[in-house]
Amino acid sequence: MLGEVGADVLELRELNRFWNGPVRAHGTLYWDLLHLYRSTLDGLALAGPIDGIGIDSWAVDYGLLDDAGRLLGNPVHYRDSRTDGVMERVLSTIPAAELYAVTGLQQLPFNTIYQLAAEELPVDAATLLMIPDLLAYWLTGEIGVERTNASTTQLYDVLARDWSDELIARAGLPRPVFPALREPGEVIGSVLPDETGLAAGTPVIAVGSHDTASAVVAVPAVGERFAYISSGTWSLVGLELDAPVLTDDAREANFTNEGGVDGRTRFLRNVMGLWILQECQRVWGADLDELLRAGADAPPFAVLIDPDAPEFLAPGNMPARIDEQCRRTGQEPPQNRGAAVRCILESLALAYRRTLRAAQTIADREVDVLHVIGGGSQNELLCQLTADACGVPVFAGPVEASALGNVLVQARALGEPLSDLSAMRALVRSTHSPRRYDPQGKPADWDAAESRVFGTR
Ligand code: LRH
Repeated sequence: MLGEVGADVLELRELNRFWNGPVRAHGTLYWDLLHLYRSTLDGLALAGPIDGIGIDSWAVDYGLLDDAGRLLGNPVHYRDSRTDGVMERVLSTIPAAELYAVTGLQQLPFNTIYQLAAEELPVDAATLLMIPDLLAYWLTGEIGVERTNASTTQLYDVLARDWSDELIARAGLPRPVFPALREPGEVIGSVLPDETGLAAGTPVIAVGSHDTASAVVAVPAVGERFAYISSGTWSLVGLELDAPVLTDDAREANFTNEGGVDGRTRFLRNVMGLWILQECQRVWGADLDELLRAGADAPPFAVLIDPDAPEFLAPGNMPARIDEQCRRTGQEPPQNRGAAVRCILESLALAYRRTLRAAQTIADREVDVLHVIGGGSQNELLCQLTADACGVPVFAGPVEASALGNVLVQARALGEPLSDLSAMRALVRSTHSPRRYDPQGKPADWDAAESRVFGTR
């Protein structure tokens, strides 16, 4: 994405959009990282002269370098089954409450700590880099880990705002493998011309390198009384807070306290998100718009699932897994694709409602509006169902929130007068006005649906 930021200007132009997904080879699910890097260079080559480069990506995954800086093995995808049962094993040595007190992180089986426990760390592993840090290293030769992404590893001390030496030791990992942390806004280095084929010297700037951290920067909210859903493959549902909430309630409700830009806390839960629909679409080989039209026409509240059930995490035959969960919970499986789409979207909306209510109670922060940002904000049916289920107005957009948050943080680092997050959000608001969805339908229908899926509250 090429971004332009100025007084009253915030624009993006797509330079290169390319496939990125899991590749299974000899039983392991990988990312195709060299394809990602190559395609990134192809995009950068189209940019013309630029003032800076910022990189953000999904969280938790990493590459290991040896002491000569060579990548040791292709990074494994967090949906790979190597972590099956590992979280339980680690928690038998580091109790969940102790882990939460330090990291404030949601228990997800693929957190970096569990991935590292699932593999035998190669003896020659000298440096761990998160995915954006690895790409930045290839561009600049500079080593470091950006803080918002480090906060997703479950090896990061959320109060000290640094790696947790204690947890690294208890996990049996060598401390020197974890490089110094960088703040969003710091200059990482400049592009190495010979290596990349790009013009020399362009600064590479640390941004909220966790895509969700960058997306939250671009929530077009006013003030504090807002919630957000960063909606894509995952739905990250939560609040922005000044400090982490590390209470038993937060831990039991499995809320995370991820690091945000400008020291904020992203207090949120990972809800399984549009991944379930994406996998259905892949299996069916169907067109998304047609599926969504069929979903809109299907009868409401016919079948409901718990989208966060572990069987939906790995890639595979999602329609069959939905049918299985329906049978297990005494429901007739969806009769056609439209009914399945309706089931997925209503079930997501229900999960959002539950998460949103819990977040407000646990963090003691009420909200008046819900901002839906990211690719999923284009899904009109889901936005309407979300407003209906949550009982608050939904403001949908911007679609490219991560890219906007990324360029905003770069622009400030380069001297643009965007003093704080509210100035950045004001610029997003004035240049990308969101679409409003007001709650419709009967709240009682959603109460009934909720007790069907989750039991009575
Ligand atoms: C969204 C995301 C999310 C993480 C997951 C691994 O892209 O970064 O915030 O939990 O991917």
